[in-house]
Amino acid sequence: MKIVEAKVIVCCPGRNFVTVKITTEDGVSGLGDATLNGRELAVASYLSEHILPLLKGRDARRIEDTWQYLYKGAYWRRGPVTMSAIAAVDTALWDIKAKTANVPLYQLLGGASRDAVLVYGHASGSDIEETVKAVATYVQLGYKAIRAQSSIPGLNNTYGVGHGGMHYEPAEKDAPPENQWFTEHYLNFVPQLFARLRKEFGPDLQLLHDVHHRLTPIEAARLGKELEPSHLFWLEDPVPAELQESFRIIRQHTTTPLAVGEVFNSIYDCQTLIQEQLIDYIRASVVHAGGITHLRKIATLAEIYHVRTGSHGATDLSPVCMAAALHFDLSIHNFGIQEYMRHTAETDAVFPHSYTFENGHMHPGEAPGLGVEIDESLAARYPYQRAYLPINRKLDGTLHSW
Ligand code: GCO
Ligand code: MG
Repeated sequence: MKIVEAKVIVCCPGRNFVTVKITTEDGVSGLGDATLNGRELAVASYLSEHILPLLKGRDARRIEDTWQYLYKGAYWRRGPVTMSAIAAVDTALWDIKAKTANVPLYQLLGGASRDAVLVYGHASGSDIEETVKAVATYVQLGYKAIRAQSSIPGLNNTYGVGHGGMHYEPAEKDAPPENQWFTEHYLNFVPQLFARLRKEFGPDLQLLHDVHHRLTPIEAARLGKELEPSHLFWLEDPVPAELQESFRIIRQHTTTPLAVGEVFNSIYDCQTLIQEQLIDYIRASVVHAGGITHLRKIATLAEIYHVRTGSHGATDLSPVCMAAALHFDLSIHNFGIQEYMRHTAETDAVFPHSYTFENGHMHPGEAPGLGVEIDESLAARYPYQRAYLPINRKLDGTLHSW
């Protein structure tokens, strides 16, 4: 089953997406997401200049071999650009394989391990009471797990807080927006927010929080400890995770469950974290961690060490990635939770899909393959627009992690 065409489609229906489409000699085509927020064209060019010309004539059925060919063949291994590009090809080939077998992808991955996939939504507000209202809205929508972020008093803007409506989009045109940071304000505020949320919603609602890589290990340890009475589902990205060993310090001090991994792109980024049981959830995604093929290897390593998955699913990952994540989540044994930020109506129209949300859970649907398509003529009406993620500065102007 030879590949006859492989192309990359860049579009911006509200935000930028990079999509790979591979077609075989018998007319079956598959899709893969290659979106790397803020650096989209680096991946698009890696694909069109270096990878796609190699695919013509290859056997679409040889997924593992193609993965190794692109990974080992680059010589310069790993990194978000390379791994997102490989991920997109890998995902498209799985889509083709499942469509050819006329089954939804999860059937090829071992079949369903559960009836549906638990997801968490994003609630945010400009203060504690507004955040309580936002969480209540998600409860009414049926969510069983909700991430809560709030503006921090004394700072002009805060990560994860939407500006009206339910769609959060931090990227901005022309130049990176600048956020403010002051650790002490944050550390004093967050335990109050979660104590209030627990009081309002009782013990059963799953509550999550994203620190977005901003603390040192001992600061994160303090936060985890103070949040213990609020029983979080997880505390996400407490510190920048380039130094995996830093989680040893956090772990020694708190029983708050820890999640990390949205910026990881290979199993080597989380090897220590998993093998030393320093985290509870690995958040690597299909698009940024080498596709279905590589993410399955990460999940298998994690399973041995009682670490569960919690794939990144922000709106800067396209519906193609969302569909792939749901097939993966439904099939693996050690699934934990899936992040779900709903895409805008414009994005959903460009990427019609069979996945559904009901009662706090999602299902990838029964359409053959991933169950997601791209409307290419509609996509062409939304050309790429350069956009940057924010940067973050301390009150004295020092650059901090965003
Ligand atoms: C999350 C993430 C996102 C990222 C975004 C960057 O947990 O959903 O932290 O909000 O900031 O994906 O592009
Ligand atoms: Mg995050």
